[in-house]
Amino acid sequence: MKKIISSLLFAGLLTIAFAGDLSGTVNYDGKIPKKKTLRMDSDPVCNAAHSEAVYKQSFLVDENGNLANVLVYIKNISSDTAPSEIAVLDQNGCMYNPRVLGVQAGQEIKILNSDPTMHNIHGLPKVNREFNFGMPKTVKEKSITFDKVEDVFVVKCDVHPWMKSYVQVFDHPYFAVTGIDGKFTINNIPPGDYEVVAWQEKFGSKRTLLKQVTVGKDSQTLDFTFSRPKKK
Ligand SMILES: [Cu+2]
Repeated sequence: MKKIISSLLFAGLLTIAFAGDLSGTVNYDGKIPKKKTLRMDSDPVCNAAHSEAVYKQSFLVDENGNLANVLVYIKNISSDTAPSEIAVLDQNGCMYNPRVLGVQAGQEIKILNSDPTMHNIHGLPKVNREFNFGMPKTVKEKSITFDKVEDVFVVKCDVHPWMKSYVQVFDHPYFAVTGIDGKFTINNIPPGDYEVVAWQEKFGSKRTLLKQVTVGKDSQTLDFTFSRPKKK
């Protein structure tokens, strides 16, 4: 028995020692669209939360073509690794933060209402159970979890139609969302050959990008480029 445990420990250490990181940039190849102002006139509280113009969040690209809020994840992997933290989905300034959220099955998600107004949070998963509840300004925090692995689905606010967030549930921790600079990093990946997917909400599930990569003990780089579909 002792022998088994020590060899398991050894195997575990080996995995950690040889885990690799995967990082890269996601960009957009094409004419960069003009930013569109987001109008929140239906709720004065939302308007008052912003001193500067707010732009639509569905396609956030900077002047160098770096694309934010792209969900990058390994497809052909599963893992018993427990979630390392509680995920947070904040309703702040009548916007969801983050816009795109990856979580693990069973991971606690804290839903915050940082606004002095009423939100209604309405998740539309198909595999997990749909949920729909109000969060008046006095309710600052609620918790939810998703038990099952599920492809990306929308979470929206029925009070403020511009509020949308996208959630995907994984059976592993090997996913990341690009920052405003288009960069992502996925840490501590066990060595192996993987398929890596990049998903962006405007391009949708039919136009995800997929690449192969071999991860070893060293860090790997993998970049993705989204482009407009060619006109027929
Ligand atoms: Cu709302």
